[in-house]
Amino acid sequence: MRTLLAMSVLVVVMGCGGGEENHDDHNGGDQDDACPATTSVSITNFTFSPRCLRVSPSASVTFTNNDSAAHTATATAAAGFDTGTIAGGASAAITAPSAAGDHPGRCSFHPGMTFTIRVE
Ligand SMILES: [Cu+2]
Repeated sequence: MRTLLAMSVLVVVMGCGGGEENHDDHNGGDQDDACPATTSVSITNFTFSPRCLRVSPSASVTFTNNDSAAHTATATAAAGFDTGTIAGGASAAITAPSAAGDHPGRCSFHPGMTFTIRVE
């Protein structure tokens, strides 16, 4: 504990010079906002929104496709979740994984479209 305190003081002293401490705090706050707790994902202009979502184990997650192009929401892992094809204007639901952790997914038609389901 004494060592930790000494390091904290050092960080604060260094932070006074470059403003690094404020910068780090800011990033920490943004991390939660970037991965909100929601079970609704929209697909607009070939982008999942949000790109990261926090859900409970085995939660039902609904993807709504606002594009005219068809998309999917498919786990990057071989045996994971898969909405199948979601036609333009349609929506589909999947069951989130039961295991805690980050589960990446993508559109199988457009692999550059990626998202992450964070199970907590
Ligand atoms: Cu797509």
